[in-house]
Amino acid sequence: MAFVSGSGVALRVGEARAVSGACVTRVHAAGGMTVRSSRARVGAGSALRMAVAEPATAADEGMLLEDWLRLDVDPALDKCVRSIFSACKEIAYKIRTASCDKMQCFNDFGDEQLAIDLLADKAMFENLTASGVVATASSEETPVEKEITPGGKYSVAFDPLDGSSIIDTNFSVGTIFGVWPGSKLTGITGRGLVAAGLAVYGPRTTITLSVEGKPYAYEFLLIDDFSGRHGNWILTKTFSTVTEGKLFAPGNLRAVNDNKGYAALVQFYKDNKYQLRYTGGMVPDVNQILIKGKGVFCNPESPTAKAKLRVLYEVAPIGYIMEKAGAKSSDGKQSVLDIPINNTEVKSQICVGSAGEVQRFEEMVGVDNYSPSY
Ligand code: FDP
Repeated sequence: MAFVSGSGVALRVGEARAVSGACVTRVHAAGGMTVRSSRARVGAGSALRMAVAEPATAADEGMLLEDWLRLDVDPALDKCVRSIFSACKEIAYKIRTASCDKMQCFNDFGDEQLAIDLLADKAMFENLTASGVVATASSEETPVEKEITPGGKYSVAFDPLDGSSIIDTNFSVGTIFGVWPGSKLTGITGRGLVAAGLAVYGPRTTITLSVEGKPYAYEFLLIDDFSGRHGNWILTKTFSTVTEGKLFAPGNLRAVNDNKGYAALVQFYKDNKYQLRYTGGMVPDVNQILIKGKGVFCNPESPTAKAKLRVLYEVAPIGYIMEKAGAKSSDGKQSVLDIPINNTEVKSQICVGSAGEVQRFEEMVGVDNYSPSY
């Protein structure tokens, strides 16, 4: 199959180099698609259609994950992050090929048939172990501080499959992860995070990543070869600002019954003709704010509808990504990055989105009906 460069030079998948004037760009065959490993810019769509032999620019879009991480990220953190991306690749494949009944979705793991959330948990632990740099890991499925590699430089907390109650409906689901330095995942706050990510298993598989050494949040797209272990991640978007706009995702809506502030906030959204965009999966419901560059997601509590989102596995990593992307986060009075994580079970309210919307949440909902679990 031939690809045509911007200058009319014909290239074939598998060719080592594309040459355009003075600019030389490496071209890789990735699952039948062409991606670049230089700093040259290739839009996701164009990467599927052609190798555009334009001069390299400072923009990083189109780069392979491995090349992008190598530029500014600590080598051990790079290993840790790449191991998580490998796990997410496997999880994406297992989800796509799962069989579901009314209760659960299943797939094979070696000789076993496992519920998909347990399988995702295993894939994460296996890949983190293989990285050799992870001291401790903890997951929503295995909520203890589990020693992985003695002397490892980082620790990882993750929700292997967020949105498990909507997986049977074929809605988008996700994986959330946060990486802290050292070997402790308690006695910390989100301020200590050095990386966090949201994998979205939808029609496309993407991971939104923030990592120490890079200023913003970034989307990587899996250019798949439809197997569990192969395929490349390429950088497709940079998220650096979230502006004001009328889009809302109201989690835990049952709390409006005995949280007057939340009831008034939802009424405000309705009166002001906000667009409702809510799936019931926190990963896509939050990630859409970055993609659209506007909006708000919230999940407040009330005396009878308590907060269920865990700070270690969900709230803190999401706060880190959103704040790196230019959004705000709040538990009703402070950034979610300041919530003390005394144990793995700490839960909290959360609101993330544009500065104005998060401020409105603090003013109208605040903490009057919230009893922190720390
Ligand atoms: P799920 O229980 O399906 O895993 O974090 C858990 C979560 O999904 C979030 O993704 C979602 O925002 C929230 O729960 C939805 O909770 P309710 O179904 O209780 O409204």
